[in-house]
Amino acid sequence: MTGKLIVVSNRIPGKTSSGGLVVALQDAISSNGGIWIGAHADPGEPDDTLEELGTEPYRRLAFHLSAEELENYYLGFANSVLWPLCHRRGDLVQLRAEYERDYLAVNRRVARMVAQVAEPDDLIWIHDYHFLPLAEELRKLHLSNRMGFFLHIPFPSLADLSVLPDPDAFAHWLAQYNLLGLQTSADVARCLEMFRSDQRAEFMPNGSVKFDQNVVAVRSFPIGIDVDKLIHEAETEGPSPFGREEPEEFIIGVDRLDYSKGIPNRFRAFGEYLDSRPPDRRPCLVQIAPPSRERVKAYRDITFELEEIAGRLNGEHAALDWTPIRYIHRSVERSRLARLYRRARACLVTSLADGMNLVAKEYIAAQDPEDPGVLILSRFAGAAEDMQDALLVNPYDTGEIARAIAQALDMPLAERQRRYRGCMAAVRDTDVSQWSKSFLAALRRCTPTLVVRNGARGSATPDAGPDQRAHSGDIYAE
Ligand code: GDG
Repeated sequence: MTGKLIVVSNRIPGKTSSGGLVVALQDAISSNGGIWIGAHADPGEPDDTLEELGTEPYRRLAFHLSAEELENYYLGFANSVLWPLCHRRGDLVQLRAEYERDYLAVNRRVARMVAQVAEPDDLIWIHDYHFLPLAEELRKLHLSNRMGFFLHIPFPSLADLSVLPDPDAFAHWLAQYNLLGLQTSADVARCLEMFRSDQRAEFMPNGSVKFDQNVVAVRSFPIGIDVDKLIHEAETEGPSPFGREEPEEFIIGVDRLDYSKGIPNRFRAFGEYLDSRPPDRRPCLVQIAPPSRERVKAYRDITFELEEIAGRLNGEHAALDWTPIRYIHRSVERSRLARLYRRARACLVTSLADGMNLVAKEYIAAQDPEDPGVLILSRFAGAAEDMQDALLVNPYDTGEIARAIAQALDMPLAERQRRYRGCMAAVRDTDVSQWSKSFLAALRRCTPTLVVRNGARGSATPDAGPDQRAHSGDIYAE
């Protein structure tokens, strides 16, 4: 009899959440009385109490973060140190002792709360960079459960890691898990490079890494979307998502407003395309960019930069009956988004670094197979590893993006269909339910860590890690 599944993520799903990750995990978590633990939306007392948010279809338990913890753990260490570091923006990293102090303190506190509800056979699945040290803290509390970690964002290179005050801690934190899930094989290669350069790590014959007596398996599980649901939303008839102002021909971009998404270069590239377009062509770029992490300066800076570029380009190119860039700095409902994707002639994903990029997969799934649009995709998004039939671009090269826009808008139907079929096969292969199933199956095959109360510990049979031959899988919540 296997125990329940305990999922830990910074954001806890709402009662009616229908994000891909939530839907994918619902079955696994609802069977055997599973639990989802995450931070409460409102700040509160930083004690060890978990608040019950609901029991249907599974228990949701929330911990409160104090205003100071929110500042130092969430906006600070997670989003002003780890996020820029993993997205190759060492220049934006803000090192402050209180950030690291509260990051570790929150992980210690969350570990105590997880320990209150965990039983020996439970599987514990921890998500993302907010909780890198959580397994270490749980092991200190003598939990020997199988623990898996999934990193949604790119795995940093050794050079990126050297920005951290204590770069060795990163490998140590990750080595306390039994299974480490990453988005792509390039991420796995960077992770293994980190372990290879660490004298504490030893490679097992099956490719797992033995570190301080614990054994961790590292594999890629490329996350995906709920494909059938997206298709259904995109095919649902309804009024034009634009109301009366539907542009004749448009390209779409959808991103949280984040500097990693390369939106300024996308706008500049669209400007270059406009300079060279045939005079009878009047496409629009519809950019949906809901605000994100606005209390972090780097995010406020990018907001101003985009407003400036969009204003300038519209000033240069607009006509009384044509606005080239429609920049929407707020969230759009899910159902409208799917119908927008379907009507767009092309989608621009120009991330400078991106773990996967679900927008790329959503756009493809939303297309009409008889008359599909074209995905222009950064080669630095994880999605590019499997979606080689997209028009792949270097997001730093605005001229190349501008040429890709022209190519996409002029592409013959047969080529659009061929590229769509190739991309759609990759989207189907990584459906989010397949992703969660394969991660959990791999985690179940891991040998639990043997925790000895005097502090020494190790896996009972260190070379019995999960099957290393399989390579597939995936996950995510908005
Ligand atoms: C992280 C990693 C990885 C966006 N605007 C609206 C809206 N969205 C939805 C999209 C998509 C999701 O948000 C964004 O997902 P991405 O994958 O593109 O990017 P991140 O938010 O950075 O996610 C990323 C992901 O985790 C999963 O592992 O792929 O690399 O950075 O679903 O549709 N949804 C609605 N309105 C909006 O205005 N409803």
